[in-house]
Amino acid sequence: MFHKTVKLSSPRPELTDVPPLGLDAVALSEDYRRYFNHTLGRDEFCTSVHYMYEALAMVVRDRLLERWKKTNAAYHNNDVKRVYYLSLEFLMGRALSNAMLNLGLSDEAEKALEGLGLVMEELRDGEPDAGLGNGGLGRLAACFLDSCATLQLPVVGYGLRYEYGMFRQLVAGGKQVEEPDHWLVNGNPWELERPELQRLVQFGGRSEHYQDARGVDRVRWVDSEDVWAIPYDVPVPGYRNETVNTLRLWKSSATDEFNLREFNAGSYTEAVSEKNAAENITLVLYPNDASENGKELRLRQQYLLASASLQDVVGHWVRAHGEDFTGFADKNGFQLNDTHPSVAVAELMRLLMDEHLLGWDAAWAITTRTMAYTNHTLLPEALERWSVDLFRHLLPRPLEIIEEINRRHLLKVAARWPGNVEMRHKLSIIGDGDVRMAYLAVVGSHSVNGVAELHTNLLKHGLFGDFHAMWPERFNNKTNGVTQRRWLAMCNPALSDLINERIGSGWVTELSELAGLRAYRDDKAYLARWREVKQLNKQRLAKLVKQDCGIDFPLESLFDVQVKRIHEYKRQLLNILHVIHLYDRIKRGDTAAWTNRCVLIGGKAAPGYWMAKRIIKLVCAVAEVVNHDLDVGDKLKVAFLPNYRVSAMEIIAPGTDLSEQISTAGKEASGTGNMKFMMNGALTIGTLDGANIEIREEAGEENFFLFGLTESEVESLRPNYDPNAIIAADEDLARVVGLIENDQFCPDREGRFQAIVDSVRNPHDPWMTAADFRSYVNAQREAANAYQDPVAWSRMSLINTASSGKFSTDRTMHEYNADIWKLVPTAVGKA
Ligand code: N85
Repeated sequence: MFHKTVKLSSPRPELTDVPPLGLDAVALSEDYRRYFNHTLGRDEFCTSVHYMYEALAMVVRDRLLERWKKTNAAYHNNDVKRVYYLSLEFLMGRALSNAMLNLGLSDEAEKALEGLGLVMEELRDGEPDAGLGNGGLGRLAACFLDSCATLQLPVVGYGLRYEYGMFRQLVAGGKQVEEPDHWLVNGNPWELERPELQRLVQFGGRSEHYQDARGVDRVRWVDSEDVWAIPYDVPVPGYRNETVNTLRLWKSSATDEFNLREFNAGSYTEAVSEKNAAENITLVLYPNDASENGKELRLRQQYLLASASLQDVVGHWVRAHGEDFTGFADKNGFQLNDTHPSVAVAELMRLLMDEHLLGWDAAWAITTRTMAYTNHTLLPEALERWSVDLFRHLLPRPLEIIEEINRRHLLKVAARWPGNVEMRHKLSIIGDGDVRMAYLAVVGSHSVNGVAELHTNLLKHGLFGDFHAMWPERFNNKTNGVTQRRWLAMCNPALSDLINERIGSGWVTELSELAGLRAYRDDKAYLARWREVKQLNKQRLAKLVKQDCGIDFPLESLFDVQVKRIHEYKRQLLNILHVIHLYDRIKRGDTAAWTNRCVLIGGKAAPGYWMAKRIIKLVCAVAEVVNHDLDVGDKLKVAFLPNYRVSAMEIIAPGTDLSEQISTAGKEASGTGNMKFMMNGALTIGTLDGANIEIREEAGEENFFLFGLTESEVESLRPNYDPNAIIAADEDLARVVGLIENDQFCPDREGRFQAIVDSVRNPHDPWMTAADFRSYVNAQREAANAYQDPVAWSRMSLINTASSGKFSTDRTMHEYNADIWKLVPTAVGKA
C-alpha cells in the first residue's frame, strides 16, 4: 500500500477548525436524517434496523471524533507517560449505548428518535457484539479501557482485529453447534482505518551476525516473509469528561513485494494463496479460554501483535527524540494481559538492539523497567509453552534473544542457589524442548500480579514460588473489577434511578458511594420498590429465555443463574446435580415449604473440549425431562441459554436473584461475573475461591451463601479423596448419580452420560465435585428458605449492591496506576 503525501508549509488549522457539534435532540435528529438519507442513501420505505442503527452510530461517532482529537492533543502537548495494554482479546460488546451514556446524550437521542417515529431499543439491537474475546480475560480488558478513559489515564489498548470473533453458539438437538461470527460483514462504524501507520512484521528466515561499517558486531533478521499490520483505531470514551482514548487493533495483510516474487516466477495461484496465509493471521479468534493449543497460527498472532505494537511505540519515540532512548522507560509502560503477548519481551530487546543499536544492558534495563505481567490462571493446561523448534522456525531472531535472556537469567539463579543444578532446570525459561512463556514474562517484567488476593498468594507460594523467593518485590495483587457504567448505569436503568433517588448519581464515577444505600436497609417502602425493580428486570430476563429457549420462567420463582464459559473447574456439573436432586425431591413428594426455582445455565464450550460439550448435553437433557414433567409444574424450570455473550449478560445480571460462583476452591483466579451480579443485587452462592472471598468480606457472611471446601482443604483431601465412599454415604447424592446412570435423562441412548458419572466417581477427579455436594445442597436450601421472606431477601439484595463499591475497575485501575504505571491523569483541554 502506498500513500501519497503533500507538503504543507505550515499546519492548516482552517482545515480542522470546525464548530462543536450539538448534543441536543434537534442537532442529533438533523444529523441522523442526513446520514440516513445522504450517506447511507436509504428512504422512507427502508425497514432494515441495521441502517437505522448505523445512522445513529455515525451521529454518535462524530461526537466521539471531536473529543478524540482533543484527547490526543492533550496527551501530546503535555508529553505524558503512556501505558500500552497488550492483549490478544478485547471483549467490547456493543458500543452504541455505552458511547451515548458516556457522552451524556442518551436522553436527547431517545427524544430525537421518538420524533422520527423510531424506538431506541430496536436500534440498539441492530448492533452486533464485538466478540473479540473468550470470557473474563477479554472482558476485563474492555472494562479496564472504560475506567482508564474515565480516570483520564493515557492508556492505549493494543489488540487484533479478528475478522471472526467468538463463535456463535446454537443449540440443536440438545447439543452445541458452532457458527462463524462474521461480525464485520455490514461494516463497523466504530473503527477508523489508519493505513498510513502500517508496520512490517517478519516471520521465518534466519538471523545473520555481521559487522557494521564501524566494525561493531550486529545482528539482522534476513530472508524473512513479511506481513503488513494495518491499524484500525476504535474510540474509547470516558464518562462525561471529554476524554476519548484509543484501542488500536491490527489487521494482517499481504505485502506486495512478496506477491510479486511468486508472480514473476509464474505461480500466480501460489502467490494468491500465500497472500491468504498472510491475511489469515488475524482472521479468527482462538476459542479456547483455558487451554493453549500450540498451533503455529496462534504464535503468529501473538508475534504480530507484539511486534506491530512495539514498532508503533518505538517509532513514535524516535520521531520525537531521535535515537536517544534515555527517557524511554519514564514515558512508556507495557502491561501484558497474561502470557499471550509475552513475546513482546524479546521483541522490545530486538528492536532496541538490532534496529536502534543499543547494547544488551541498556536494552534490558529498558525492557524490564517497562514490562509488567498479569497472570490470569493457575491451571497447568492453560500455561503457554511453545516448542523451541516451532519458535526457531517462525521467529529465529526472537528465539536467539530468549536464549540469551535465559543464559543470563540462569547465572542469577546459580548465584542465588549456588551449586543447585535442579533449581536451574526448574527455573529455566527453556526446558523440555519448550519455551515457557510465563517464566519469560516473569523474568522480563518489573511487576507480576494476580487478579484476586487468594490467586496472588497461590502464585507467590505455588506456581512462581521460587521466582518470588528471588524477587519478592516484583509480586503484587490487583483484585479485578468491572465498570459500573456498563454493568449498572447502562444495563439496569430502573435500579440506577432507584439508587439515584436516595444517594444521587455520584456512584457512577465513585462506586464506593453505593455504601450510602445501607442507610435504607430497613426502609420497608424502599425495599418494596427494590423488589418491584427486580421483578421488572426478571420480566426482561424471562422474555429473553422465552425467546431463545422457548421456556416460560414464572416471575415469582427464585431466578438461579450460572453463566460463564463451560469448564469442569467451574462445576456447572455440580449445579445440574443439585437440579436433579430438586427434581428427585419433587418426584418423591418431598416438597413441604417449597420455593419455586428457575435455573438458567449458559456458556460456550471450547469446540474441542469434549467433556464440556457433554455437560451442555446433560443440562439440555435434564431441562427436557424436568420442563415436561407434569408433576413438576412451576416448582422447577431449567433452561440452557444459547450464545451467552456480553449483550446477553446486560439483561441477565439485572434479572438474577441468585448468582452461582461454585468453582473448586483455588481454581478460579478471580471471576468477574460474580461482581456484575452482586452490583445488580443478586445474592451469591459460592465457594471460597477467587474474588468470591472478597465479595463475602464486603457483603458480610450473613449476606452470602457459602459452601464447600477451602483451597487448603481441597489440597489436603486430594490424596485420600474417595468419591465413591462419599456417594455411598449420601443417600441424596446416590439417588442423583443413580438417576443419571439409569439413563433417566437419555431414555433413547443408553449410557450417554456415563462418562460424566465416571468423572464424578473418579478418585482423581481434579474438581472434587462429590466432596462439595452435601454442603452445596445445604447452602441451596438455605437460599431457598431465605427467598420465602421477600423483605429479608430484598434487604440482603440491597446490602449486596451497597457493598459492591470495591469491585469497580476504577479502583483496580487506580491501584495499577499507583503501584505499577505511575501515569498522571490528564484532563482534555489542558494546554
Ligand atoms: N481467564 C480467562 O478468561 N482466560 C482466557 O480467556 C484465556 C485463556 C487462554 C489460554 C479468566 C490460551 C489461549 C486463549 C486463552 C479467569 O478464569 C477468571 O477467573 N484465553 C478471571 O476473572 C479473568 O480471567 C480475568 O482476570
